[in-house]
This record gives sequence, C-alpha cells and structure tokens, in this order.
Amino acid sequence: MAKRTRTARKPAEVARKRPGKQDRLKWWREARFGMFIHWGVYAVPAGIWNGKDVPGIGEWIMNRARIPVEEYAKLAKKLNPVKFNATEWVRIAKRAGMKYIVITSKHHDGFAMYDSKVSDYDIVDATPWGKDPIAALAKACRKAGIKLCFYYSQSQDWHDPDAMGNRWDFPDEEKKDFAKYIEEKVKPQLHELLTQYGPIGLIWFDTPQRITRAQSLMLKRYVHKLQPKCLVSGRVGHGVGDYDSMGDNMIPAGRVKGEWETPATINDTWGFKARDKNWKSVETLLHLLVDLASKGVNYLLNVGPTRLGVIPPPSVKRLDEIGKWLKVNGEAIRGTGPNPFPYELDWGRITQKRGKLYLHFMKWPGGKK
Ligand code: FHN
Repeated sequence: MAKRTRTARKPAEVARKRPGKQDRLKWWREARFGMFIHWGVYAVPAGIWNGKDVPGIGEWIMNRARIPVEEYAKLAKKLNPVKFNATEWVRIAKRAGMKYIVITSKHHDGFAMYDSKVSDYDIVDATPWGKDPIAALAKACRKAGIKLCFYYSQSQDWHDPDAMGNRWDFPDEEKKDFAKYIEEKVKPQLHELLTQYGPIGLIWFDTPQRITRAQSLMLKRYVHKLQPKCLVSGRVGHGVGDYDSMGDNMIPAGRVKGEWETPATINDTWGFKARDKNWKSVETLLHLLVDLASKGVNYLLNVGPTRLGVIPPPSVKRLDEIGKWLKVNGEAIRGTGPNPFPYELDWGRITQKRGKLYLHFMKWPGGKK
C-alpha cells in the first residue's frame, strides 16, 4: 500500500479554510452589548385578551390564554406597523452602543416576521401592511455596520400541528411528527433567512424541547453550511452551540468560563405589553452591563416594539442614556475580558484588556454612591 505523506497546505487552500468557532466568535466577543427585538403578532393584543390582562410575558399570550390557532391568526389582520422605520430602529441600537441586533424572525407563535415562501403565515402575506421589515433592517444594519441576527424558535411552534408547545389545538403528542416539522418548516425557513438577507451574525435558537442531539447538531451544521461565519446560539440544544446562553435575566454569581450571553428585559416582558410599565432604571441597566462584562458575559438587552412598529419611548430613553455612558466609557466594556481576580470588590467591578485593568466604581469607598 502506498504510504500517505502529509503535504503542506498551499496558501490559497489556507485562505479557503472554513472559519472555525474562534473566528466566528471574534466580533461577538468584541461587541459585548446587543439589542434583542421581540416583535410579532403578539404586539396586537399587547397582553390583553377579551378585555382581561393575561399574566406573564407578552409573546406568550397565545399559549397563556389558550387562543386557538384560527383565532390567533386573525390578529395578523390587525398588524399594520405603518410607523415602522428600519433606519430609526438601527439608529436607536447604534446610539445605545449596541453592536448587534437579534430580531424574532419566528417566535413560538409560528408567525414569520419576514417574507417566507414556506407558508402564507408571514408578515408579507397575512397582514394589511404587506412588507418585509427584515429586508429593510438588513439594509439599514449593513449601512450602520451593525450585525443583523435572527431569533428562530426551532422546537415550539404553536401554529404547526407537528411542533412542540400547542396542546390546546393539537393535544395528541403521539401524533406529532417533529422530524417532519424540522424538515418541512425549520430547515426551509433557515434556508430563506440565511440566503435572502446577506451575511447574518448569528441564529438565536430557543427552548430546545424534544429535539435530539442529532437534530441540534444537524441544525448547527446546516447554518454553518449556508453561512460558515454565522454563530449558533447555545439554545440550539445539547450544548452544541458556538456559545452558551444564561437563563433569561440571569446574572452569574461570578466570572464564568467559556462564552456566555445573558438575554434580558428592560421591563418584565419581551413582546410588547401595553400595561407593563415596570421599567428598570438607567442605573440598574448600566450596573447590569458592567456586572456582566466583569464576568465575561455579553448583554443582549430587549425591546418590544408596538403593533405600529414603534420601540416604546421609555426603552429608547434608557438606551440613549446607556449610549451616552458608553460613548465615554466604551473602551472599558467592548472587547474586554472578565475580572482577573477570583473575588468581587465591594466598591464595584473590574474588566480588563491588553495589560490594562478598568475599575468601575459603583460606589465610592466609604459607602457613598
Ligand atoms: O419562551 C421564550 C421567551 O418568550 C423569550 O423569547 C425568551 C428570550 O430569552 N426565551 C424563551 C424563554 O427562555
């Protein structure tokens, strides 16, 4: 048998090498701060069903109020976001010092917030507005140098009889053909999302119920095949993502090993709720940003636009203040590593970069704020 010898790689071959996880993570590590956008049909009822407040997070209204698929689908006829302005949304994120935007392309309700050919259950075909906001956002993000990323609910889809989560319309779990849903909805929609809008920063999968390890791996590989530089969030399931996700609004007790991100709300909901006025203060939000950076964690801060396409003014006001702070102090957050010491300090937090330590005083020694 001929002996196989190792040949040195030619430069062209090296250049063609597919990016590895570390290459993919570079921009994301540097960014440290991103905007989450939960926007969908749920912005129409905005937390109220049949005149009553539905407890819990706004985008779960279909589930919490057990709204039948056909009833919920009618809400799309009332989604007419005439005030939507992609440039303005991107401007708000940029002014806040955010470097990436993750928008719900399809949340658990199954409704595609972009032009999907997989079914007519999407914003272009099912609403009076009839436009593709993602196309406009992709253009605005490109212009502003912000990475556009997509949230995609791969397991729960309350509109699809074969997916997880809807036991009020589709109670028979035995009948569900989850593999069929993955093949016929998830993969084709991922294909659309990764071929219609240019380079995408990451796919933010979520709630990996029922999915097998093989399916999680398959989805990750599928994303990387379509866009080798696109990151895959930890919530693809089974720990196979490019980075890990903390629980919602979760702050680790100390420095964490590996690559982490915390998705977080400004009030108590992700999708818009008309009566949720529990806005966190700018001080709290800034402390969270610093605290997370000092523990090596990205902060993905959410806004929930209204049915008209407006990011709630209380969110904008807070983001603007964070942006002002970052304009001066951004160097101490962006591209930084966590506190190098194995303990926390009474007066604040520490981040670090290339031989520098950044000391974030949250109160002056002696107890004064
Ligand atoms: O069920 C979702 C929820 O609606 C929201 O999208 C959050 C954001 O992290 N993720 C899930 C719950 O963890």
